[in-house]
Amino acid sequence: MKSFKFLSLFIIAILSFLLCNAEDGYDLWLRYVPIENAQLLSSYQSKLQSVAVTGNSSTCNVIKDEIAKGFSGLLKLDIEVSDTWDKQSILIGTSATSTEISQLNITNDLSNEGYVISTQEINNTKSIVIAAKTDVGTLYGTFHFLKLLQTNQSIDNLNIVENPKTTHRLLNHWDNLDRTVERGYAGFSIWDWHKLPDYIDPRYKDYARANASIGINGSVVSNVNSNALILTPQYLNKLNGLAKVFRPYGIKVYLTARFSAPIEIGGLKTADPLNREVQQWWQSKVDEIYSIIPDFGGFLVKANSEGQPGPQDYDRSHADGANMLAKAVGKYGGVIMWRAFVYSHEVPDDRAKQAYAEFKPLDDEFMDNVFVQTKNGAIDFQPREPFHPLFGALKKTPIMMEFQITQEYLGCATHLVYLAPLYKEVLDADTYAKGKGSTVSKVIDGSLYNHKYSGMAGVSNIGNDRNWTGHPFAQSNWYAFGRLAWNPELTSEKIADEWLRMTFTNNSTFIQTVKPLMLNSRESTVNYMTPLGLHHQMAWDHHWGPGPWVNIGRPDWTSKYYHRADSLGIGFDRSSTGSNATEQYFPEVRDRFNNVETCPEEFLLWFHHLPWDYKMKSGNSLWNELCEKYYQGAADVQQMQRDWDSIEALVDEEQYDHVKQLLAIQVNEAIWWRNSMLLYFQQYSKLPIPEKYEKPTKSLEYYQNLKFHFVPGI
Ligand code: BDP
Repeated sequence: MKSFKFLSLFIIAILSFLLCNAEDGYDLWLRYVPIENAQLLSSYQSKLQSVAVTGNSSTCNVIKDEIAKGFSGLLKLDIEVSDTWDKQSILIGTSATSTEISQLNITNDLSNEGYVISTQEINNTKSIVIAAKTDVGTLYGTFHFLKLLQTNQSIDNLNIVENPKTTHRLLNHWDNLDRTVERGYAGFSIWDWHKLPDYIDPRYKDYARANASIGINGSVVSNVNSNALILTPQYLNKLNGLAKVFRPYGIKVYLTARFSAPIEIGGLKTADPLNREVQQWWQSKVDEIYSIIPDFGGFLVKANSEGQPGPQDYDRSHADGANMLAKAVGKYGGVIMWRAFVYSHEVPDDRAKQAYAEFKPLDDEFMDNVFVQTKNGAIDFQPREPFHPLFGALKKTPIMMEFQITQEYLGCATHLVYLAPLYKEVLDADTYAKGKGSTVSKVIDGSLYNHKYSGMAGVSNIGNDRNWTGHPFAQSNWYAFGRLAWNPELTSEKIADEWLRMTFTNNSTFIQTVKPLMLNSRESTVNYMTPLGLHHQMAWDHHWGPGPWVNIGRPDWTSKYYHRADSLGIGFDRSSTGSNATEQYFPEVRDRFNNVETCPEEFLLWFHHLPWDYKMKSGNSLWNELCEKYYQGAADVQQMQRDWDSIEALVDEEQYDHVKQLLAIQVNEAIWWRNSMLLYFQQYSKLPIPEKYEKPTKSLEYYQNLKFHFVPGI
């Protein structure tokens, strides 16, 4: 009996040990676990005995907390953080809060959010100085310093200078007030509007910490398909609850503005932007917002797009609408992000051309505090799109990049797809707007046309799932977005490296195995979904899984509109013999895309309709090349699975198992995509899938008849 009791206690002790150590992903990349390498740990410990954080703002308190948390977790050091410098190993502050820093003269060339991390001699004592012009700059520097420890870097002779390349680095939450998230795959909205502002969920603070750690400085908390209620006093007070939590972290809150709000909540008969009463309504609404939240960031607006109200309802232009709001927020330093995602099924022209046609002529008309916020490509966040022709074409108006972080078109939250390569492909693309080297990065960081404002927005993949993003690797896309918004020149490889080390382990076998897996994952996804420039082939409405047969509703929401497969061939002719969308690019790019010989093969069917036997560079026929891409994509996921299996011993069991199960889903879904697409196109090509490949065991009809209920994100 006694030994049974002892055994049970022993088992309980072991189980609780295991449970306490299991990781659920909540800590993201701010996972401050002890440095694994014992030698390095003791070297850090001996060099980092004490810290001074000068200044007493709420941001300085946040820095003190973060240092304490980081040091006790990473270095097992419970240090006292002092307010003034007295030979501590680290000195953190600004010229205003520390005379030592002011005497060092190291912050002069920094922007307001930039920072320096540098090893200095102060009064004959060597100290690491983290200095900035503002407290938020020092917070960013503090996170950077902790990252050096997390990623096991040397902390000797430091000389790091960082300035963000853009002024506005924002997450866009497509979150509804009822807590559903449009195109969200990680649970419900993290904003608990019902309990705000009285109950402050601890998640809000962790959200702000995570964002600040990657330099995100703004959050649009409401859906672009907006509800005017968010502008009512009740909700503005709730919003203030969030604003208070975010402020110390340098994060401003923004809202989406429903264009018809003056009618819906203001009792007016019109929302015409040239009507004086409407203008006054918006001005007093904005005054009210700023009286509650003095650092409110501004509005994001989806107007006259997919059924949303807008200025065109009154025969006014997008500029008229944007300027009315810009005027209202302008006196407070707010901005308007007016979305270029507009297209209409009543316009007979190619959907890919419509945003350019609408906005290019308005370039001279927008007020200074208006951004035109543009998706990376001209259709809609597809696995691969050529860059949007508006980049570089708008000269006077700052253009804000909009990337999608949530994986609406990339396997929702079950596919491991690292998106930095997608973002980078667009950022590095050369628009030739001012000759060679006029990259999209230079357009959006404001340097090409010398804009005061510059920025990047990412449609968030965050929900109330315990690990925030559903798929553990989807966290890397949030991370990568933030890092690239700060500096679009960073490489996908560097970002993946940092993220893996911080999120999982610095073990070199792990990094060498999983980094290439991440880096290749996007290309594999393109291959099993929409290779060679195909696009918009997803299932109807919920967009999960393949749907090349979708042929209902308005034409520009069907798959046929985009693939145009027939007995002669496949692809959308956007060259000068077709819709002439190529004409919207600068001549060098236009000519390259327009000519089938020079068009990159990855965009071939985006710009050209080609016969099934068209000869590809590989020597394959187009049909065989398509088969090859699809089979390659699906085979790659099986390889990802094997690679992940091989690192089992190196990572936390719960995290390992979570990813393993999702990869098994991804393998099945990659095969589902491959088979559906090839069987569907085969009806037109009438050509066999090459012998060397395993044949689909199910029929096209089987795939077409699959029905799914309650797919998340609608
Ligand atoms: C599409 C989404 C839709 C969004 C729209 C947008 O399917 O839910 O409202 O983009 O960006 O991709 O406004």
